[in-house]
Amino acid sequence: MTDALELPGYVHVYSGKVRDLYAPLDPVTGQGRSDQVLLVASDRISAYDHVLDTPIPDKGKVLTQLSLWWFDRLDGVENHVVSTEVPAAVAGRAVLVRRLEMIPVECVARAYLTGGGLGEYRATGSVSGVPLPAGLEDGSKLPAPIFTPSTKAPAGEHDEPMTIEQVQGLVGSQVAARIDVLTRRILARGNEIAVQKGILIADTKVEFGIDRSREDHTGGPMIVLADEVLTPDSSRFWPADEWSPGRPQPSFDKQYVRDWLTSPASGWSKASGEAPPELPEDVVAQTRARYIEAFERITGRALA
Ligand code: Q0T
Repeated sequence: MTDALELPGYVHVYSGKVRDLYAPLDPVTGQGRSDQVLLVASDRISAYDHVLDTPIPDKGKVLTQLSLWWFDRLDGVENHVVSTEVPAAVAGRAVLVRRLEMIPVECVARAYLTGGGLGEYRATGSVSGVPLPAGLEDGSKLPAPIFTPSTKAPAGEHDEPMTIEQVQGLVGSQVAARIDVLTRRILARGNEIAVQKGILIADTKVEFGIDRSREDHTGGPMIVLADEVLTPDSSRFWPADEWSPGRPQPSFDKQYVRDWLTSPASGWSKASGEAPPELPEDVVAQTRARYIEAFERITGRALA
C-alpha cells in the first residue's frame, strides 16, 4: 500500500479506502499490541466508488477533529477513543483507539428520505421494513429516524440493504436491538445540535465494536462506537437554508467533486469503469473549503 507511513513505534496493519490502521508496538516484546490501534484518517477522497488520485488537503484532520468533537457530545454512547497523543507525522488526523471486535454491519440511520431509501420507499412504501406515510418525496423529513442497516461489502463492491432479521441472525437479537437504538440516537442527537448551526444531517453511517473485556449494566457485551462519527464522509450534511424537498439537495462535502466528475469538463463517465481523472485545482480548493466550513459551522471553532 503506497500510503502506508513509517511511524516510529507502530506497524502498519491495514489500509481502507480513506483510513489506515497501525498497531502500536509493545516496547517489551517489539510486537504489535493486540488491544489498541492507531486510526489514521488520510486526505484521500472517494466518489462514485472510486478513490480519487487527488487528495483534499486537511480532509483527514477535519474528519478526525469533528469526530472527536461529536464523541464528547454523544452522552450515553461509549466510544473507542484512548488518546489523541499520536506521532507528529499524523498530528491532528489520528487517534489511538481501543481495538474492538468489529460488528460486521454498516449501521445507517435516516432522518430525511433520499438515495437508496427513497428508491425503496417508492417501490414498497417502506424502508428496511419500516412503513412510512404516503406522499414523501426526495428530501422529506421522516417522522422519526429509522434504522436501515446494510452489509459491509468488500472494497469495490456495493453495500446491500439488510433486513433486521439478517442483522439478528448475524449478531443476535440483543445486540441487534442495541445497535438499532444507538444508531438512531446518534443521528437524533446529531441533528439536535447541527440544526442550531444551520445544517441538517439527512442520514449517517456508524460502526460499532464489542469490547469483550467489559460488560454493560445489564451484563450484556459492551457495545462501543468506533470509526468516525457524524462527518461529511459518513453522513449527508445539507445546508438547512437550502432544504427544499422534492428535488435532490445540495450536499455539503463532495458536491463540487461530483458535479465536476459528471460534467463534460472531466471527460469521464461513471459507466466507463475507468479510474476518474485528477481533479482541477479549483475543485480541490472548493472541496477543501466546504469540509472546513462544515467543521467550523458545527463546532464553532477554527480548524487548528
Ligand atoms: C477497527 C478494531 O481493518 C478493517 O477491516 C479489515 C478487513 C477496518 N477497520 C477496523 C477498525 C477499529 C476502529 N475504528 C477498532 N476500534 N478496533 N478495528 C477500523 N477499520
